[in-house]
Amino acid sequence: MEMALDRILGADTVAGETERPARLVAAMRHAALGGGKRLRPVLMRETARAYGRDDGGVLIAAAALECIHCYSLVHDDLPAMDDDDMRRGRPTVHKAYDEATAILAGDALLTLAFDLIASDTVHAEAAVRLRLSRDLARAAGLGGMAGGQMLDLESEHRQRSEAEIRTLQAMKTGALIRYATRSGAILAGASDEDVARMTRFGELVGLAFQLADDLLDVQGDAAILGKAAGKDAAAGKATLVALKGVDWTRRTLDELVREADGLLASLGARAEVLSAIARYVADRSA
Ligand code: GRG
Repeated sequence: MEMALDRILGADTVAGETERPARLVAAMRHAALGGGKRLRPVLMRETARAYGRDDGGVLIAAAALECIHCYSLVHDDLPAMDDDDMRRGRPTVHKAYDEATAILAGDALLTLAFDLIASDTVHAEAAVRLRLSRDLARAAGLGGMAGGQMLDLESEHRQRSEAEIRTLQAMKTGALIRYATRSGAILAGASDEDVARMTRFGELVGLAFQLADDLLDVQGDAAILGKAAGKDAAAGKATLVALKGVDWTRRTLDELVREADGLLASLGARAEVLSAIARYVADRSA
C-alpha cells in the first residue's frame, strides 16, 4: 500500500493533468504516507484474496479507499471540526501547512479516489467499476461518512438514543469498513450471497472498531485524568460506551468477533487473516 500510494501521489502528471502543484502534492503525501494502520485496504485485499483475487487492480481499489479515509482525517482535524494538532505522531496537515492547503489536500484526495476506482485495472467490466464507484460515493457521502460526521457534530447539542448512536457510527466510521469487505468480494467476483455475507462481516468489524475506539478513549482519559469519561464523552459526543458502560462494551466486542468469525466459516483456512483482523480490531490498544 505504501509503495502504491507513493507512486500515485508522485509529482509527475498523468493524462489529462497539466500540472501538480508541489505544495498540494506535499500536503497530500503528508496525509497519506508514513503512518496509519491501513485497516481498510488490508480488509479489502484480504477479502478479495479469500475469494481468489490478488493483483494490482485490487491494490488500486484499496488505495482509492485509503485516499478517502485520509481525506476524512485531514478534514476531521481542522479547527472547524475536531481542531487537532497531531495525528499519527506528526503535526496534522493544517499545522504542517495551513488550513486552506489542508482543505484542498482533502478535496484532492477525495476526488483522486474516484479517479483510481475508475481505472481499467480495477475490473475489466465497466459495470462493476460503476458499481464500486457508486458504492464508494454512498459510503463516503451524505448517507455515509460525511452524513455520520454531521450527526456526530449535532450530538454535541443533543442527547442521542442507543439506536441513534448506532446509526451515526455505522455511517461515520462503519460505512468505509463495510465498503472494504463488500468491495473486496465484488472485486473477486464472489456470488451475491457471499457479497452479502462479507458486507455483514464489514458491518460487524466496523461496529467493533468504533466500540474499541470509544473504549480506548475512555481508558486513555481515565488513566490521564482519573475519571471514566473520555475526550468524546467530555466533548458531549455520543458513544455507546458512555451510554452502556465498559463491561457491556467488552462483552459486546466479544460477541461481535464471534458473530464475525461465524460468517467466515465457509471460507475455511482462506479466512484466517480476516478472522485475525476482526480479533485485532476488537482487542487493539492503539
Ligand atoms: C470530515 C467528512 C469527514 C468525516 C470525518 C472518520 C471521521 C469522519 C473522522 C475521524 C474521527 C475519528 C478519529 C474517529 C474515530 C475512529 C477513526 C476513524 C479513527 C481513525 O481511523 P484509524 O484508526 O486511523 O484507522 P489510521 O491512522 O490507522 O489510518
